[in-house]
Amino acid sequence: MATRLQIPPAGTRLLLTGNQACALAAATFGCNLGVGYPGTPSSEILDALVMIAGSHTTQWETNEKTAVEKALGASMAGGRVIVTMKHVGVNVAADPLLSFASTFNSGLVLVVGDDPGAHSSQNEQDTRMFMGLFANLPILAPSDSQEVYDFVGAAFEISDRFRTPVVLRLTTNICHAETPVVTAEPMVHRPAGYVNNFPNNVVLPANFRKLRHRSLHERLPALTEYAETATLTREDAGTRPEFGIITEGVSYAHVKEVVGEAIPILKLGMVFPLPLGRIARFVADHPKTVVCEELEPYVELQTKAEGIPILGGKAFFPREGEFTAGVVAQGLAAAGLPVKEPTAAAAPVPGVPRPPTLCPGCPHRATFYVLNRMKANVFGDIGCYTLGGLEPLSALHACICMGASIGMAAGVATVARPETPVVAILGDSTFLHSGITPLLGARWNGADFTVVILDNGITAMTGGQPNPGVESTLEGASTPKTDIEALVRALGVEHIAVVDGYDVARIKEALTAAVAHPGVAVVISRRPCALMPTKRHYKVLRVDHGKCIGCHTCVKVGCPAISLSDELTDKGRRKSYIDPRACIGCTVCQQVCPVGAIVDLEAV
Ligand SMILES: Cc1ncc(C[n+]2csc(CCOP(=O)(O)OP(=O)(O)O)c2C)c(N)n1
Ligand code: SF4
Ligand code: SF4
Repeated sequence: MATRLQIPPAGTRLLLTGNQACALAAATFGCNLGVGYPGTPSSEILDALVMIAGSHTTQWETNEKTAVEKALGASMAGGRVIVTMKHVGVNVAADPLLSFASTFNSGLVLVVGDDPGAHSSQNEQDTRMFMGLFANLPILAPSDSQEVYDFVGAAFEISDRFRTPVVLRLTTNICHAETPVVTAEPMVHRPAGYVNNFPNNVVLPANFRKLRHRSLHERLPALTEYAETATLTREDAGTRPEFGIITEGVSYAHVKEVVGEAIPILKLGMVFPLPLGRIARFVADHPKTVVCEELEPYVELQTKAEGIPILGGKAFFPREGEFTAGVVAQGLAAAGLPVKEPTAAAAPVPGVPRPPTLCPGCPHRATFYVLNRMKANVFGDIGCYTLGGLEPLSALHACICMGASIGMAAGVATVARPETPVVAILGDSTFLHSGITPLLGARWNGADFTVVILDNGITAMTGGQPNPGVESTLEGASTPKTDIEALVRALGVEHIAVVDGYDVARIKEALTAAVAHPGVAVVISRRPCALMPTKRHYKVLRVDHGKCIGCHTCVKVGCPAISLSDELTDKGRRKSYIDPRACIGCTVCQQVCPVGAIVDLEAV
């Protein structure tokens, strides 16, 4: 483990991303445990927390549900704990979270990274709706790294004062943008220790009906009173008092960009419960007020339901996608508010089109190549391997959420088995996250299909975090890794094959046997991710143009290192070319070339 960074003294000025600010705040405000499951945009919080010296423990858990359950225990023991996840992780953790919400425990901050624009997610669900209106949990919504830092401290205080979990709702821009932070006085929190409390911590129906559900609702008026006066929400004065804007989160930064000091702004820091009294007074003072918020009309609907006369919200702003200063300027102008043109710097810089693809030497490639050739119906999952659905591999035909692959394949195989093979495919991290129980059910119910576990020894898609299939923890302690093959066998699967992810012939042989096997069969395709721990260099390959017949079979493996050269065959077809700077020598293209035209770089 690298040297850990000391918590800086109060008053230190730093430039931090929201994720780094969150980690530093957790360490500064006495967090005893940081736990979570990786997911963009929040993965780097625990990656940063583990680098900071302090008395906290930092751990990745197998999934968001187990992370929250560990956090509940830490909270019951009187500890301070942050539990991190992306927005869809909240769905996985919802069961323990929603019941725990009705107990009275403190010190628990749930940090959720929402992803407006679905940059790296399967949906854009809005945590304010789920954790606020549905779960009744207080939510803080920071607008920059300083607020992330300060709001973590405030969240611990609210959690302790009202004895409730508190949600810190971040979004992609807040997580990843660097803005200045001035640090606070570091503190140490000593857990009070665990004490049995049957009526509070056992949500038996009798306890829940008598005490817990009512307490959950009784806590709300006190929280609302707090929200009405808390300095987390503030007002910016403006020179045009007839207008007003109610906003929160990253939208505040965009609003400031396009209205400057002209229009008064009510910037909400606590978004559940909403300070509706304060909102009503603001609107009374500024009769032409609009609500500017990303994603759902969360503030707008509650404001309208209270009968507060705003001009509108989603009538002017889109309900989907990430806001930019341009989008905000357009919406405000449509509502009739005076706006400045966003500065050039605020306009998004057009990116170079670069379709996502598996890396050169990715150990998933050969398996998808074979599945494509087998015309398999592939029920996929979430990870780098989801890219196996894109051309030219085109061998993944359904993908809904983490862990769904096995269940979907089982459902299809049960109801209407297609002519060609039914295959579920998922990575090691996903299998350990939520693939074990569906495999157990499928085997038990006698389903007949094939499962492929792509074991690259890491959680690659989110940046290479360790998982229980890896020999070291997030803190760098060595630990026995989970034997995936033994685990699959323990679930009752009898037909198991382990293959090298680079061995095309062996993968084909194992998949053919697995598909022919009646019942659930599992193929584990194993080879480390090509980027972990650093790019692995085997022998770099080249195309021998004397032998290449321009059939483009190698192109069909979809490696970004392979392109077409200027050199033509007799029939005018372009011969292939391998970029030696990108190739890592996995040999998959060499194995599929029908004429042996792919050779070692040094070979003549
Ligand atoms: C519920 C949920 N949690 C977290 C994520 C973020 N995420 C996307 S893929 C993935 C795991 C990928 O690891 P693995 O299955 O091993 O595949 P690899 O990327 O290594 O190929 C994670 C954590 C998510 N999409 N959904
Ligand atoms: S990061 Fe690893 S697993 Fe992901 S595409 Fe690249 S080589 Fe494959
Ligand atoms: S050997 Fe072939 S498939 Fe593997 S990285 Fe090099 S060019 Fe790509």
